[in-house]
Amino acid sequence: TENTSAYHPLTVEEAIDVARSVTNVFYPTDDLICDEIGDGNLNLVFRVRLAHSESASHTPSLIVKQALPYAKVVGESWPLTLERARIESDALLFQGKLVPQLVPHVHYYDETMAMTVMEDLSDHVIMRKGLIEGNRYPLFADHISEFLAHTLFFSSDLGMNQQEKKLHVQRFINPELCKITEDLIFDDPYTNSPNNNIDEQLLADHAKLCSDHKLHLEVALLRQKFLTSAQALLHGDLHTGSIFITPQSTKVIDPEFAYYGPIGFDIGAIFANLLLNAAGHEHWSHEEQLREVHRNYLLSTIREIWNRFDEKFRSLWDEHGVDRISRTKGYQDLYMEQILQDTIGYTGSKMIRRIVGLAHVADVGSIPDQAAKLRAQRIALQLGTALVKSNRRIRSIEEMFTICEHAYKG
Ligand code: SR1
Ligand code: MG
Repeated sequence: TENTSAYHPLTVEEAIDVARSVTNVFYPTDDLICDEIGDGNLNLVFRVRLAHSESASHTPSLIVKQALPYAKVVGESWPLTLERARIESDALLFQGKLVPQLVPHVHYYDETMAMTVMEDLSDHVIMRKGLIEGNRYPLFADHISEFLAHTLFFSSDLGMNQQEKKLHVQRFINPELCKITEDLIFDDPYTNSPNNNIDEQLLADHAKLCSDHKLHLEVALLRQKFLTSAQALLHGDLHTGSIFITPQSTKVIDPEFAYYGPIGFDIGAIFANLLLNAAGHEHWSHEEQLREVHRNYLLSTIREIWNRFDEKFRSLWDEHGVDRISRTKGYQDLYMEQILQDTIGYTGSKMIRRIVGLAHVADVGSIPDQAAKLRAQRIALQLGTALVKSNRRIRSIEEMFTICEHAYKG
């Protein structure tokens, strides 16, 4: 049970007081202003900065992030644990020890108010927005593969003392947030759930999803793994809205869905969101040549992420592996192949949920032209379905690109 007696949603004035209490950021006499800038599905996010500053992005500033006791995207009818704020700040601290350059710095966490005070990243943009605008991030594959390899390897039984890891599993037990994923990704999209959010023009496509037995079988297996495989500490919601970026820097934010799960779930989240952006770009860019260039950029980013992740994870294993038996010849190859297959399966299921499930993505959802939007939605559904169905047959990342090419070129 959690102590909510003193908990209340912060006002902007209170957020300013909280920020002022952090040492070495503001002078006591500074005149501060605060905006609530949260555009996610669940929390309040306050940005506190100097009132008089020449540049909004080059000023001392802080973020105060507070969990609400319900899902903001739905309203008070969907209660949600405040404990997720503790999970988020613990996960940020864990990741911050391994890859400090890739996560925001946490100043402090307040349990009663379910809030975390952290570094402001307003000089970065949310990656989803940057990609919709057609921007490129040449260092992203290197950065995100570093994040994935280090956080996943060093939280797994391969890279962490295995007794300590069991305690970690306990500390990151996150049943309510996992239940959201179990329902929204691995159940609702395949039935007539009231949670779904389906455009009228897609009803027939959705009916096909609901009656596709082969698809359901693969989803059941992916869901089983999500429910039972405590392989590593996942970010748990690693879409492009959880990444702040510039061409030089990448920062992974928002790990409130963190829990011990299958490694491929995090990698699949990245791939799914890059592929959804590619589907949306079929329409955001008016010239075929531009569309193809952007799509090729996204596909080669996926290739580079996988290859670099594979290389980094294996070399961490060779250098820092804690488990004698895991050095058995052949085991590493099988382990990596399993991660690849899971990645492909989770990529597909995450694409499908963003088209017919509760929470959509702007890359496709905000395409203004209805016919264009429908085409992008269908590409995403077809590709998502093909990836889910093929996941257990895949042996190399290149096989994924053959499936992608078929979907985008129709
Ligand atoms: C009720 S929360 C809806 C979605 O938002 C989060 O970012 C997760 O992806 C979740 O599934
Ligand atoms: Mg989030």
